[in-house]
Amino acid sequence: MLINEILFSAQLTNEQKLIVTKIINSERLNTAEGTELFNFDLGVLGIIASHVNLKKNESKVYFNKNFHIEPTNICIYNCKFCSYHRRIGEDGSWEYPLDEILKKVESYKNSDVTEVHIVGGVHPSRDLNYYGLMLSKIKEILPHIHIKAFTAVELDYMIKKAGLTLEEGLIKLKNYGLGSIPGGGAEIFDPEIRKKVCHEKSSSEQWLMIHETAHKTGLQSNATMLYGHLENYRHRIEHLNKLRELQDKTNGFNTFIPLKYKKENNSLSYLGEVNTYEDLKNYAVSRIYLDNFNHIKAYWPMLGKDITQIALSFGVDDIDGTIDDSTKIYSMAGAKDTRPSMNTNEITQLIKTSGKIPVERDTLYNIIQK
Ligand code: V47
Ligand code: SF4
Repeated sequence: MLINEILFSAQLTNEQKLIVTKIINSERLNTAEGTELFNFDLGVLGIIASHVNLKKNESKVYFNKNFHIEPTNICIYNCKFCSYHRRIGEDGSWEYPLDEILKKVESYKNSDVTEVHIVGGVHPSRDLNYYGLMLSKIKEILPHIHIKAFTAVELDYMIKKAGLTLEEGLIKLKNYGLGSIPGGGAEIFDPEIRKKVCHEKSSSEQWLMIHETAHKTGLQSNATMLYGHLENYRHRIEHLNKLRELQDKTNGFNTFIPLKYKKENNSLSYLGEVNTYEDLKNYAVSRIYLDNFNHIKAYWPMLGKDITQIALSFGVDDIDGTIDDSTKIYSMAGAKDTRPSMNTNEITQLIKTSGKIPVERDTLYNIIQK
């Protein structure tokens, strides 16, 4: 049976039928249509998102081999959803000296990892020169590694502190060895909700400007959205819409990663967490709405292995990496697995048992040939 026959036998309103027709004809949805997607039956959304994903990625599911470094959790900001940041000297704070960080890098010398992902808090005194030195020392040890580092919020602070323009700062970091930029710090772009959850840090406009400038200087990046807190469906679609507009302009985003708000040990705990039904809906809507993004990534240490596997039937085509000693952002906010790691065999099995084809990629989605 053809996809449109399956869809038209489902219980859809006339408005929903028009939306499905547009998607099947590869026509772009507007924000009202995008918001209406959240009212679709979940099974129908899964079929549509899988159809869109299949056209872009066939049955491939990507993963990479990476490790994480979190130089510090000391942060000048106090985002309401964050369980991770501490003040200098506070219980639970850390700031690893450079030689300790480099020792960890050394331990990957004989491995086949292709990426190191570096993010942390916005430390008041660590500046662009400090991080530049870190990047260049990492490159001395692992010359071929791709360094994906620093959220737009960290970049904003370190570049301003160095008295440089965005462009100058990004070019300087690129020359030190920066390969691309992760998607963090986007949170939710709506100004009212952003004011309530992270009023102190870089604004939505600054986040978008940093990514736009990075793309113009040849640095590709990822995009995220923190969902499941104070925002509603319209805020989510408006967030996706801003990303879609920037992608039209620069084509510099590699992937979109929805991040589910986790509730332990932070000031928004009273809100609780959205359930799996909402997670799957959110993946499917993101896949359908972001027609100019090639990839949608489920960050499995946040989602857990079981739900990650189900997400592959809701538009997801990437499950990130074999994350050793992973980010503590999620374990400190209540993710079940406190030291998440899957070896290549486990990752490929997880993908194969979903009827998909595992493909190892590098950070920029070049396929690693074995
Ligand atoms: O910006 C903080 C989020 C982000 C919580 O680019 C929380 O490949 C849920 O950006 N519940 C940082 N989320 C992590 C990040 C990331 C992760 C994986 C892959 C990539 C990539 C980027 O973590 C922050 C914020 O949105 N975060 N606290 C929390 N309680
Ligand atoms: Fe700092 Fe990032 Fe936590 Fe906000 S989310 S308080 S910027 S570490």
